[in-house]
Amino acid sequence: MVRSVATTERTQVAIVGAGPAGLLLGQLLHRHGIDSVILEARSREYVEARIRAGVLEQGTIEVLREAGVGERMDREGLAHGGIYLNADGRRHHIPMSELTDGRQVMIYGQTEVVKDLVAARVQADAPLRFECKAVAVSGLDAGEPVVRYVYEDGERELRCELIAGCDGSHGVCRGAIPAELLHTYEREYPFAWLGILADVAPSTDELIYARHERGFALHSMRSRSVSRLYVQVEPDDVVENWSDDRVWSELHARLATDGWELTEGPVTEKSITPMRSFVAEPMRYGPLLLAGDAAHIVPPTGAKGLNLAVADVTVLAAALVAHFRDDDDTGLDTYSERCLRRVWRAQHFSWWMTTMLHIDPGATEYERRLQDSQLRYVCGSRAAAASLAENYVGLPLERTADRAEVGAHG
Ligand code: FAS
Ligand code: PHB
Repeated sequence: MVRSVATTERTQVAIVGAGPAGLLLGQLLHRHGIDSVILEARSREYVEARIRAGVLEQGTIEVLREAGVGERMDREGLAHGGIYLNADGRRHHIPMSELTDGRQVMIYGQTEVVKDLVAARVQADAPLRFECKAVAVSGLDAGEPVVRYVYEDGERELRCELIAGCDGSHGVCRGAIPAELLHTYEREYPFAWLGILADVAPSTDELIYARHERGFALHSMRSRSVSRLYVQVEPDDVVENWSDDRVWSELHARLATDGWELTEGPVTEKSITPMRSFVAEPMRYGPLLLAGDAAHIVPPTGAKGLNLAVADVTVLAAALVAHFRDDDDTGLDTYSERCLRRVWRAQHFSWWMTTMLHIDPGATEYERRLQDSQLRYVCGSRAAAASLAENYVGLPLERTADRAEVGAHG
């Protein structure tokens, strides 16, 4: 896809980053005839192979279908209407679809979503430049936004009207917002997740989240023949400390339930993911708009990271279409407030699921009793289960902008 490019070129929207946020935004803009150039630091192979999320919310499923990239997801994805919670060695089913008027989630790996979006971009013959790392964002106050990036052995400039910072938690775009205007909120957790992919059919029909005195465990999946499983580990642990046998032994212990067996299989991937909560406000500075992990990070317990990125760009795409087609900036002017409402709801839910299900080595006995009580309440109360369910399957996306909101939150 990378062709020789001029040292300076112009587009309507410069998109930095080809993760789910940048690729989906490019697809949505293209379908509305808005030109964009996507710059991605890594190779296509790297981006498509990066093992990350696995659960798509109801809203994400709908957006991918509307964007014209849902066909393989509908064919190969696994629709789930519930999850299991293991507490005190007993398994409790949370019938999420029953509790949310039929909303559900789809098990379909982020790698597959990314492949589908890259294929759509290539099919559209729209600019998607791999191994092009943005090194500076400038001109935000002068009304002449420019993204400077490294391409092969030289530097080039991409001039544009608007910049979408979709470059994840370690990108350059967030840093272009003046420090005195940027407010960040953060929480570290005293544990991490070690995840494996295994070539073995899942031992369960729906995901199992387990709290055990030895630590949290999760049985997820990628297909009917590939399992995805996680165990809580120390925050500074390394995969070298975890042989396949040790991982399986902990999974057997932590997921154990009477009358149920976990089937092992060949481990094909093993990695450790840190657990962090992070929000940067605002998500807009003039012509620069942040979306996805560039603006926020959640611990993966609530399966929200990828879905928040999709929600952001759904709002952003509508705002950009109104800007370019109708000369209406209500969407851009309310973008940050509207996205942050959903972001903070997902932040709270992800923190709540994480603290309810993990063993915090620094917790007091009183805090452990609170945790026991919270988990028993969710397993025993239809109202409490319904609250978990509506957050897990995803609250309806806010798609319209209201002029009255402009500046409403200061
Ligand atoms: P991404 O980080 O996916 O994409 C940003 C892109 O920008 C990357 O391709 C990067 O190479 C590129 N980039 C960065 N700097 C650049 C520059 N200067 N110039 C050009 N390009 C640049 N979420 C879940 O819901 N469930 C999970 O189980 C889960 N597991 C995760 C495991 C790991 C190890 C990580 C890091 C995240 C995980 N997440 C999970 C969250 C993850 O899915 C993110 O929420 C999701 O990738 C967000 O998508 P983007 O915002 O597009 O950011
Ligand atoms: C996954 O399948 O990778 C997965 C599922 C649910 C989570 C986190 C990760 O909460």
